[in-house]
Amino acid sequence: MKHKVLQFGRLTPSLEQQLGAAFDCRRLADEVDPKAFLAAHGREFTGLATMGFADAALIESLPSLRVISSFGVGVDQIDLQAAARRGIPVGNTPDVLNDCVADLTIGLMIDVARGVGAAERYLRAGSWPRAPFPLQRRISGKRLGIVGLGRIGHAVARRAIAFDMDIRYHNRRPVSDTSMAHEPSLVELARWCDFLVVIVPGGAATRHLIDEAVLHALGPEGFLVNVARGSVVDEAALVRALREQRLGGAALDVFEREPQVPAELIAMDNVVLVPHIGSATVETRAAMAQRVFDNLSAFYETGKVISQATA
Ligand code: NAP
Ligand code: 8YV
Repeated sequence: MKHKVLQFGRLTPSLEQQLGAAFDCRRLADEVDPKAFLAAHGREFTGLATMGFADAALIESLPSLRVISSFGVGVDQIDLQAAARRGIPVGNTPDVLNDCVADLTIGLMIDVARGVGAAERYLRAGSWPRAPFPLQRRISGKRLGIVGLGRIGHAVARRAIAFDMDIRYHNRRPVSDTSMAHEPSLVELARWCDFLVVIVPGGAATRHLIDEAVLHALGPEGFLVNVARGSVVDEAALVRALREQRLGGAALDVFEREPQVPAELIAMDNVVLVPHIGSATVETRAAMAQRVFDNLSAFYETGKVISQATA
């Protein structure tokens, strides 16, 4: 008898195929009336495979649920407390995506500081014959502040060291095994650094962590790079700071109301905008998909997932 697994959200085709072969897997999106389907059949499912979402209502609609396996490392859209109350482990996909997100972060830093995208638009617009593209800013040897020196933050730091950058970080607690300096004040870190990279978890605890005061401290020579969650940055304050030239530039992979992006940001030349692509490579998404599958398989075999998300 195959374990019954409910799929919430579109997963990768290969993962959906793998799930369908190993489990009795149903896609909630295939149901004409998902609410009615859950009311009639919710109690049949012991597993949930999700694209990063599982609120209390969904969890409660599955009274036999024993395991959740989520695609992605961020679990800010999963009600971990509701799962914990039921003793349901939430599997996620940490580590397999560190390098890709860190690679993109460095790319965003280079793009926003050197104006790579802006320079390409300048050339394609036929502007080069009239005048050289304006001078931009250097990355090598500059000061990098990392907000969230965790798995991905460490991968960013390893890359930045190759650019001879001076690195400090801000976490709630200092990291024990690092020579990098911990800055207990986020505002002071922003005041000190040239580039502020944000790579903390999303959710209520970090909502608008990057606020007016942090942006002011980063200042007109500073660059903000957000690869965490859109909720971590006060987007309205960011737009104001950029419009009033109180911030040097921003590179954003995540937004408060994805996939909506403020028109003002889209119109600005000193802003790099990409559509939440931090882990979006063939190799990394395959590794994430495998972890989603492996978390489920491991749980059904041993009662434990391979990588369990913690609040
Ligand atoms: P991680 O290893 O848990 O690192 C998170 C770091 O943030 C920890 O060092 C933690 O240290 C710090 N932190 C947490 N809350 C904080 C706060 N309020 N103030 C300051 N620092 C805080 O997580 P990860 O694997 O690096 O992933 C981090 C996040 O990146 C994910 O949760 C996800 O939202 C995002 N992400 C985005 C993409 C993308 O496509 N753009 C891809 C993957 C991940 P302390 O606990 O000591 O504070
Ligand atoms: C998304 C991410 O999971 O892992 C995370 O937390 O933000 C990304 O890897 C991916 O973009 C699928 O939505």
